[in-house]
Amino acid sequence: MRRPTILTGRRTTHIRRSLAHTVARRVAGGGIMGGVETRHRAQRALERRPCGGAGPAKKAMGFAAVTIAVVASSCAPEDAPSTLDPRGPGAARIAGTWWLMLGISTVVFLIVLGFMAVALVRSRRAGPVPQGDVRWGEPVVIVGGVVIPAIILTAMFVVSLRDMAALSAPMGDTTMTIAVEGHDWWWEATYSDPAATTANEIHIPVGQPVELELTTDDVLHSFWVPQLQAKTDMISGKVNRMWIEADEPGRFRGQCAEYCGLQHAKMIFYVVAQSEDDFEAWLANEAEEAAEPADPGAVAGEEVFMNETCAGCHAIRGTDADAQLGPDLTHLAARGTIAAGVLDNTRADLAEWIVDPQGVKDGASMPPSELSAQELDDLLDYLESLE
Ligand code: HEC
Ligand SMILES: [Cu+2]
Repeated sequence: MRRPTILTGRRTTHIRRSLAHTVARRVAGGGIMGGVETRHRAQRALERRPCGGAGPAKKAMGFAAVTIAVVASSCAPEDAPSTLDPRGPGAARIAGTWWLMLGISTVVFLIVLGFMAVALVRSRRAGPVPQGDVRWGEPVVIVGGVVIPAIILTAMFVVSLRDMAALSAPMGDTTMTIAVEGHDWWWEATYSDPAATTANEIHIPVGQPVELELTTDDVLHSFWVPQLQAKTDMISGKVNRMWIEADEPGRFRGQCAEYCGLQHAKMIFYVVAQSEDDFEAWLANEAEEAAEPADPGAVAGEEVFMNETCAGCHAIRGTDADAQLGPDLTHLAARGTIAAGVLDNTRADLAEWIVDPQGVKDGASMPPSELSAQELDDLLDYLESLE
């Protein structure tokens, strides 16, 4: 009689160990997440590994744990949003369902593993395999393989339907509506009362469901703020309605979630949830026309803006610039980031963007500008005055 050789004794340990080594080496060598920092951390972790007395299996487990920890800790940018860190009722519901599904699958997984362990142990102990039918074989297969899965899947289906209905519930009680339009590769947000247009930063009052009218100017995009709500597609010629609500003030990162071309990954935005008063103040300011520039640099900068290509694509309300091809810049200086979350809204980053937008976001619909140092300086003065 042949005994099963896998998963037992020294051989298994060896396999597990070399696997852990391979993974650790991948990470140490750069791997998917790359980066010198990752590599160094992985190497340090490997050098520090506790060896004294631990058996090979234990060491292998150690490697695996370190590897997972290194990979997990090095992938996340600072404000990487997690659906498991919900900050609004919509996302909280999604997270609840996620945990429920994880719990059920864990229980099922452990039970199946248990059966497998019993089978392995028994096959090692037993003599020759008995021929003939096993009396209880069929009922076990029918109950364990059909009835129980059918019950679990049906229950989960019902739970999901309930959640989907709640997430897209009629928005009778929303307090306001914001129209959001996707563009390759930025977001335009329009408020109606009072009227205001801005880009890539959507402010909402905290604790109130806000209705969104989502559409696109070009290709498909998908509006997703993981900590607040489910994704909603933005479809050309169609307005999809959705609501978002934040439980607490904060700045929540959103991301286009439907591949839309070269710079899809650089199509970021932020939802800024504010207290009612702060929000009202923000919106009142956004609704105003741009202030007349006061200092001489900014006055000259406005000239540059109007005479260069800029005014052919951008609007600055209150001036002659009223083109709609690029983001509305009326209150550019009030935003935290530029170029759809890719750069900080600092003087240096603004300069980088204006001089060489293609270097920042290859393929973006903004051409590079050839400005003298003086022109650029004045232009920056002007743009920074657009509070
Ligand atoms: C052909 C049209 C076009 C011209 C000309 C143009 N832009 Fe743009 N601009 C865009 C588009 C489109 C974007 C959005 C790009 C993106 O984020 O993918 C943009 C983005 C910007 C932004 C970032 C706005 C934000 O909130 O993210 C600034 C600032 C800006 N442009 C300033 C200028 C200035 C200054 C000039 C003139 C020197 C200029 N643009 C010329 C189309 C144009
Ligand atoms: Cu997109």
